[in-house]
Amino acid sequence: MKNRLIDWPTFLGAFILLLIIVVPLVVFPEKGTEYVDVANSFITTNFGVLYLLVALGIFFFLIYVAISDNGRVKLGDAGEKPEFNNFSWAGMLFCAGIGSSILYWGTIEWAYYYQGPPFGIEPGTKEAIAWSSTYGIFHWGPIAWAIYTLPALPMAYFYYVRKKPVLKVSEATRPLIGNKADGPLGTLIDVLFMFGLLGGAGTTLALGTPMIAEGINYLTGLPVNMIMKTLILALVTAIFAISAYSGLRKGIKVLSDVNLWLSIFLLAFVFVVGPTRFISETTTNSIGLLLDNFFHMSTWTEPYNRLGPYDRTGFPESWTVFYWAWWLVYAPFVGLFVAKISRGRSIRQMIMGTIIYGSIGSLLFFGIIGNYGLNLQLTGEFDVINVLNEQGAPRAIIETIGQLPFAWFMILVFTVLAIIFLATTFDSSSYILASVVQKEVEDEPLRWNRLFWAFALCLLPLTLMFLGGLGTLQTAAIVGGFPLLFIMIMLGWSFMKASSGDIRNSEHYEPKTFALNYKKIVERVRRRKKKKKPKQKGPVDAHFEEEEKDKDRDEDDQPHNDRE
Ligand code: NM2
Repeated sequence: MKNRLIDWPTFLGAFILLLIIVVPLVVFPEKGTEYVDVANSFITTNFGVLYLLVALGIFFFLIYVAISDNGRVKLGDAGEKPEFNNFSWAGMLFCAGIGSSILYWGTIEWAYYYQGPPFGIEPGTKEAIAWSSTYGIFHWGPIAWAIYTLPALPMAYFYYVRKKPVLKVSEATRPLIGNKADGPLGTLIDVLFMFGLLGGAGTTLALGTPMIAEGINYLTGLPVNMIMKTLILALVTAIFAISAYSGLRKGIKVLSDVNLWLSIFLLAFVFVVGPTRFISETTTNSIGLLLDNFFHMSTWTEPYNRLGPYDRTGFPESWTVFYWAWWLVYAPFVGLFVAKISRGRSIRQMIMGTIIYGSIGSLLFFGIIGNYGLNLQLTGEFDVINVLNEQGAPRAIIETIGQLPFAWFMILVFTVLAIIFLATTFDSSSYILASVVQKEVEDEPLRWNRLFWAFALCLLPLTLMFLGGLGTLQTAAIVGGFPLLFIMIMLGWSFMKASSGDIRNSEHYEPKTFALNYKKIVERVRRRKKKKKPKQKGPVDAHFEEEEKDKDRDEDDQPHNDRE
């Protein structure tokens, strides 16, 4: 029986925990919301600093791993070529880790910062404008992508190097917790991860569905109501269920490729037809501002404003901490997924690939579409902020896209893209949820299991959407994701412990770390020098000869009176 493969305690544990959270919210929506809100503000205000530190720590840790010996290890057998080419790999990575939220926030995030800037800056000023197009690329930038990559290290290492056919978060902590990985502690770790992911995905749906609904309303005139939102959810579920059902190599890859090409088309179109110079200048300027302030932004906690007669904006908790928490609940999932698609790459390639391709992808969306919107606002062509404040973000997003030439067609592209983006995040999520509740994953998780989680992912947000409690589920996910902060530290530690141990014990090991490698570098430089072409006289030689002569003459002219 294939069902023996299912790890029932984890399967049921995750499902029951979800019911324990959701049923009271359905029965006592008001009290439930209140409790969740209290827990949320307790965590983000008291532990906000912990999120900031862990996130920055993860970033440095990964850079260290990439340049150290641990990064040299190949995921798979020696001489093996990467399973997917770079383009498909980057595409799958981006499409799995990023859902329709990038279309949502990429288009509109600047407008929030414009009105509520960081660092005590006056809203709407020149400085606020500069930050408004910078903060988005920070919240979706290298630190965020580093959070995504960390869990991939132990998971890929155990799957491809130690060849354990288990795709589970608990399995990746085995070097630390030992056999407890098979007991309740292991189950708890997996269940917490699944719960976080279900909630994080709920946040994605809560944002994506109204935006797609507004798009359809613009295209067809149909009213935005519950029926429409339900139909959208049904459509998205159908697409990603089919994709998850047909598996990684067929469904998920094909959908990601379509997603990637459609994104490239949208971005290229806005860049060329929109204010190309403004977009290029503002994006470049933002990159500089970000690099200059990278540490300030990643550690800004607004501390004194709690004490003195200053206004507290709450910016760090409501944006940076919220974002890190949101990336965190998705991280083990993306890590598992990145691990699964990275066969044949080295750990270093996997780290650099995720951080660099990921950040560039985010930069393109925020830089092009976001700055297109900012330009509309600044030139007075279209008052995005007014629509945002009066009619909400989904409307403002669709109307921003509606300012482009061929508006109807572009909104069609945008809406279809949002649907596919949702589907590609969800097909890989259900694939991974299914993997986690299996004791072993030989090639792919069982089909019925993949389908089950595909529907479970949507069923709960759907129920809550009818009850109007989706917002609470999002907050609950962030709260429920709190333990992940510690699980992440365990994952990094496990990886180091296991891989460093294996490396040290290897008979072929020869340290090559940058610090220890100076001999090789000296040798390489020497070899290169030898290879140099014989020198010939060129256009600057006359100048140098002249200089030489001058020097000689000066030296001869100098009185030799040093001793006097
Ligand atoms: N993250 C990248 O909704 C989505 O696009 C999925 C969101 C964590 C902010 C992920």
